[in-house]
Amino acid sequence: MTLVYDVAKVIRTSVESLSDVEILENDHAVVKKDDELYITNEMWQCPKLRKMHLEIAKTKHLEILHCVFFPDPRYSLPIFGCDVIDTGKVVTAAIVDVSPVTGVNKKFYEKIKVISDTYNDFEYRKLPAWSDIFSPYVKFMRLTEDNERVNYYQLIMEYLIIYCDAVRDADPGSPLVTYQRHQDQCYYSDQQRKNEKTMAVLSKWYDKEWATNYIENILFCKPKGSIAL
Ligand code: BLA
Repeated sequence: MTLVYDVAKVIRTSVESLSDVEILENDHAVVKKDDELYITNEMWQCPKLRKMHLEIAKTKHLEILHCVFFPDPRYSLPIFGCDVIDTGKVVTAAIVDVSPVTGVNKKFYEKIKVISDTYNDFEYRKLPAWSDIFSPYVKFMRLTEDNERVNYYQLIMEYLIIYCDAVRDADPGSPLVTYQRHQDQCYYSDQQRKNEKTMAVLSKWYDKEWATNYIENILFCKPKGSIAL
């Protein structure tokens, strides 16, 4: 088993730990391009998370995992996200964050800080310019050794345990903060869409229109509808 599939299992286990989870049907459940590219998209929702998304993409040279949990903006929950880019020999990018939105309580980040401090022995990479969406506890690394892979795996597992506890505890907020969190999610997706490396990979197999649609609707969608205040 490789890191991508191990991390995918942790994510599915976290989804299963939540109540009233439903599968979200999506029209990109399997995307294939000859023998060159194989992508699967799994999506779920539950009362407090509008979309939990796990994507695994496999090419001859890369295994990619992308995951985002987008909350229902009524709840003061951060956005969970992770991305793994594995060439087989080295994991060139291993990222995880619980990205802030308006009103996430301090206690949540106090717990995250403890985990962040525990798993700190990594070869860190410099974050790109659009990364102002991330929390101070974002981890962006290159992994070469097996023990680094295990530490990254455990880090994700422990962030997700705290995240899922917060989901269970969350109560709805006022319409004003809901509106702000709706805007925060739009900003999160706008910034993520600036990652030229996502487009670069997809453009190898698809035209720009397909790739843009995929990035904007499957990977980094925005919450639907307008919010009445
Ligand atoms: C980087 N994202 C990357 C890279 C690739 C992708 C190829 C470059 C790897 C490297 O620099 O070593 C590509 N990710 C994809 C593709 C898909 C995908 C093609 O999921 C889907 C088919 N990216 C996310 C999420 C986060 C994220 C959820 O999808 C964070 C929570 C971050 N990816 C992220 C960051 C970089 C990255 C910060 C580094 C960008 C840079 O260095 O400029």
